[in-house]
Amino acid sequence: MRRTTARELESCDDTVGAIRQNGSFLAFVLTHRRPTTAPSTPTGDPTMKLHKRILAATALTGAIASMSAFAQTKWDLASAYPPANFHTQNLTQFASDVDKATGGKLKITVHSNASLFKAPEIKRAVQTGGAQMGEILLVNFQNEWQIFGADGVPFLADSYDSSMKLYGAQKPIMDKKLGEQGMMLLYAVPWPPQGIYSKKPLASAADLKGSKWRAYSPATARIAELVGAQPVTVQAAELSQALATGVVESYMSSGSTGVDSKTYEHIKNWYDTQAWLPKNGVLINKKAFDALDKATQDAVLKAGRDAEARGWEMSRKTNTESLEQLKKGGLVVHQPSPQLKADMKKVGETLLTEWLKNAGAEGQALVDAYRK
Ligand code: PCA
Repeated sequence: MRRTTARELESCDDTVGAIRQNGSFLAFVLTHRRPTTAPSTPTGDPTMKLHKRILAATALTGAIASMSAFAQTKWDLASAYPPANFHTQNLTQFASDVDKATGGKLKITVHSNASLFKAPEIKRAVQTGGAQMGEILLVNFQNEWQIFGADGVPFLADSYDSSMKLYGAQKPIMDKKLGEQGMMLLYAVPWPPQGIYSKKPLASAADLKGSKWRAYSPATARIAELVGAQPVTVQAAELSQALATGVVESYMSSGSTGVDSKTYEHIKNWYDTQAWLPKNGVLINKKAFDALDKATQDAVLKAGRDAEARGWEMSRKTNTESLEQLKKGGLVVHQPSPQLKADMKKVGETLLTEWLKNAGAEGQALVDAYRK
């Protein structure tokens, strides 16, 4: 005979729990069984008894079936990037993994392209329960807490390996901070390395003077100031429109966002500065997580770990593929000149100094842990 697995026992417990919780509903079903037409005789009519038993069993099965349907939980996941973007594809795969692992008990709907909340609103939405889950660009929240911006400091961590190391140092303090805010960081995945898109060819940073520069974070706005460009904050979901209307002539980002926004239709130069790899963090509202049964929680955590490992791989792959797509679209991928490189390094040093000043002891401890 096959042994009952721990998991089956647990799901059995769940059903019993659901019946207990919904005891009044069950009592209603059992007491409102359809009355039989003929009253039973004191000696008892065996046919009638059987009939009654069948009715009772049917009612019970019905009650259990409706209770397990009742036990299904639906979550919304707010994301700010288009469906074809690798982060979004990863989220979609995550939601499907959770669906499979829980037998449909937890259904997560991914709302891409800022359709549920705009990028800067997603963190607050998850915190207040407007969405049970959300994906945020961590560096967007640097003004709230400097540590969120550590992966946006130019040249502090400028490769996948160093980015992973920085994440290792950032993770415990981010977990603590987000925990205090009633959230959990399920996983984080970096965007590919950031380069400079520019309408005008760039021999040095001085060629960016006066250029209409798209910023997506406090640090990218600060870079504009340092190089003498005119910053305008535009989130990814509105970038292609901003490019089409001429509001943007230059910006720093990955090849991935260049492809998503079809930047090559408006800008023909990209300088591969590999300056930093900002991460998207996937957040969960802690109350919503705590309301799940243990097996479902474990399924979410496991799917999250898988999504993180898969996401870092997808990012690397996208890095190569998106540059190919940009070239096909007519954009030229340049190696930055020594002067442009030196200028950007200098900008990076200024940003690091400012960041360390604002981040205080916590920031220094993070950098020390990262560099160890
Ligand atoms: N793409 C996002 C953030 C970093 C990136 O590569 C953007 O440009 O908004």
